[in-house]
Amino acid sequence: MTIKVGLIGAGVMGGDHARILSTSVGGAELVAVSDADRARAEAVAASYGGGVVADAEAVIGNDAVDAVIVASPDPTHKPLVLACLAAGKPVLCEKPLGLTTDECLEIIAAETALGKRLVQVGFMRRFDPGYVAMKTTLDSGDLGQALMLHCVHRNETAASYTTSENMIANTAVHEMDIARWLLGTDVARVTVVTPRPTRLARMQDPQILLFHMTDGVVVTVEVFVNCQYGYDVRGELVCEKGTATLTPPHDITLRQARHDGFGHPADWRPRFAEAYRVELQAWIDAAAGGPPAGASAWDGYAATAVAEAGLAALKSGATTEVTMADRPGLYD
Ligand code: ISE
Repeated sequence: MTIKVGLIGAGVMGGDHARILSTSVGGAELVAVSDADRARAEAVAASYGGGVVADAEAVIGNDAVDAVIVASPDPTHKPLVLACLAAGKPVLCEKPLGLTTDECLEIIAAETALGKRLVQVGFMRRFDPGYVAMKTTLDSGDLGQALMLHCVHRNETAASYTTSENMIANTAVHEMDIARWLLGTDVARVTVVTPRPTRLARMQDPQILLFHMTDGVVVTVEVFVNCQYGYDVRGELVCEKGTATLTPPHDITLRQARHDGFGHPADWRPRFAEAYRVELQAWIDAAAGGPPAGASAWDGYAATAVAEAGLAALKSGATTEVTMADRPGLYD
């Protein structure tokens, strides 16, 4: 069985999804591409297949399309995911699911009314071999209980439109999801600490976020989106009887010109290449009738709820409670 995929948004992530889908995922075919910039859609379609269609509606309403990837700008996510649900089509939506918790709750209401899970949110780290190994180790009980999780999330340089707020809602949102997934609990409170900002950007960069999980585990997240030297994501889980630390994938260690080490990619795509591939395969398998995979709409909502608390904490300087609605049974 081949799942025919429509792509909305042919930018950095949309283009990468198209490439992975057509080269490394089984049981899928790219059949339609749309982008506000038609030339971009044409370039992606020419490289990876599919016809260019006028707009997002022409992807979702297309009879030849079985399932949809939403990789367009963040403000378009909610209406497009709702349109996919109305059409009864599985959708992989890039993070964040919605700009606000209200937007996410609208999606949850629509999906709950349908009574089946069609939404997967693109929190790809859940499929990263490093995080998966960390979770398997924690769940085995060998290290005892988790006490702390230390995270570092650095980008070489941020896009020109990035703000101090985006650093929480668009970058640290990955740790908001991975902490919940890894530790199996929710975030109860968020604090944001603001070090001296770099002079190389006009925003509060870096920031340190503290998550107090509902069971007392504390998560530290350093977010630094103009670190200059490359993309760098780290994580160390500290437990009662030992620690588990992510090792970034790299093929070689290079000794040259009095240096000994390995390179850092310019952005997240090489670092999480395997995670994106497995994420897409799991989504295609679910669309073909397998069990739902990855982050649900509820997880997308939960991450946005933590981000909202983080934004309030950044503004006020105070530790801020995360408030969440009751979870519908569909997401148990
Ligand atoms: C981007 O959207 C991502 O998802 C990356 O993983 C993150 O590092 C980056 O800051 C975001 O803008």
